[in-house]
This record gives sequence, C-alpha cells and structure tokens, in this order.
Amino acid sequence: MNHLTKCVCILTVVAVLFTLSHSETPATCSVVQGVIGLNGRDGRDGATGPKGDPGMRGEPGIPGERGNPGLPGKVGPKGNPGELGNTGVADADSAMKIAALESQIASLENQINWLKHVLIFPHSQATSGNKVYMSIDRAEDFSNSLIICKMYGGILPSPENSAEDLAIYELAKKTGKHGFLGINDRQLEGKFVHIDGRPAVYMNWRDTEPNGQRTENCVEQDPKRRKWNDIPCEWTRTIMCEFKMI
Ligand code: MMA
Ligand code: CA
Repeated sequence: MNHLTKCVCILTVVAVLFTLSHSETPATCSVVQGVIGLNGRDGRDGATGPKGDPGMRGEPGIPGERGNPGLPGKVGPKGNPGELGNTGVADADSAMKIAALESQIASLENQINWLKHVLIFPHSQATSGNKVYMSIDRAEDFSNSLIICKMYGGILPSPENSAEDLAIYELAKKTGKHGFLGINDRQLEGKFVHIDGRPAVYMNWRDTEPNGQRTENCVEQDPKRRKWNDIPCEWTRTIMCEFKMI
C-alpha cells in the first residue's frame, strides 16, 4: 500500500468518527463502532510522465597526439649526361686542327662584316634590329615582286613597327621610287595581313587611306611622305625586299 492510499484510509476513518461524534442522532442510538478494516490493496501505477528535456552538450574532447613523420619521398629522376670534356692537351693533332678552324672562323667573320657594310650601301637600309631592306633596279607587279624576293631568300618588306617602317621609307627615299610592302587585303576586303597571314597590327596610312576598297588590295610606301597608300596589285613598283640577318 502506498502513502496516498494510506492517507485516504486514515482520512476516511477520521471522517467517520467525526460524523459519528457530531451526529444529531441521539446518543441512545444503538450503533456499535466496528473494528478498523485491513489495509486495501496497492493502487495501480500512474501514467507515464512527459519526456524530459534533452541533456546539455558534452565538453569538447582532448586533442589527440601528433602523428609520426611520413616516410622520405621517392628518389628523383636520373640527371642529364654531363657536357663534353675539353680536348686533352696531349692530342697535338687535334689541337692543330682546332687552331686552323679558329683561324678560318675569324676570316669568315671579317668577310661577313665587310659584306654587311657593302650590302647596305647604297641601295640597302638596315634596321637597328636584325632586318635589312634592299632594292633591285627593276619594277614588277605584286605577284612577281613576291616571287623575286623569295628567290633571293627574302620577303616583301613587312614592317611590324615604326622603326622598321622608317628603314623601308629611307630605302624608298634612296631609290626615289614607290615600292610595294608585303601587307595586303587581297583575301578579305579591309583586313590587312602580312604575307604569312598574320594581321597587320602596325600600320602607317596617309590621311584618307586606305580608300581603294576592292580595286586596291596592295600597299605602297611613299618615298616622299613616309606614309602608306593602297593601290591595285597589278601596278608595277620598284622591288624592295626584306632579309633577316642571322
Ligand atoms: C590617288 C588617291 C589614292 C589612290 C591613287 C590611285 C594619287 O593618289 O586616290 O588613294 O590609291 O590615287 O588611284
Ligand atoms: Ca588608295
């Protein structure tokens, strides 16, 4: 028997006694008080209570220990073979051959330097870079001029910057004649390209040029004004060619 049940029993007994003692029934009533009964059976269990609140978040764990160092990396690839060693001084024959070659090279260097100076005078013009422009005393249309420059190992002058354009102009000034440049828009009207098809970035047109549209697809350098003009490719112009010095 649980506490609640016991309480209820005691209260019941007290209430009965109180009722009897205050009853208006005359004391002469023949009611006889009985013996207090035995305890009742235990009550049934109560309904399950509501679910409790969730518990508090736990403390963060203690950091683990640092791991062991990794294994060394793989062995690197094999190196390139070393350079060829010097010729041994004991090889007298080889030493003589080298001396002869050195002398030949010195002689060739002199000849090349001399040729460079001869070539750029009077109908040639060099840039400060590695290009030289030369003219031939002969006038041809664009297609033939292309072929002739190629035959000599060059191309039609194709200036990429102001310095090169200036050198070509200086050459045209020496001949006093207009000359074709390699730059043209034969393939696509208005799209000027070099012989190899690269778009011409540097250009130096005279005011109002290029104005020829489909009838003027080639370009001439002016010997007086240092400006470009588009002209028909069929016209003939004094040949100028561009060569790269090694
Ligand atoms: C003018 C001018 C040029 C044109 C030539 C040839 C003399 O210059 O119109 O743009 O290319 O004539 O027609
Ligand atoms: Ca023109």
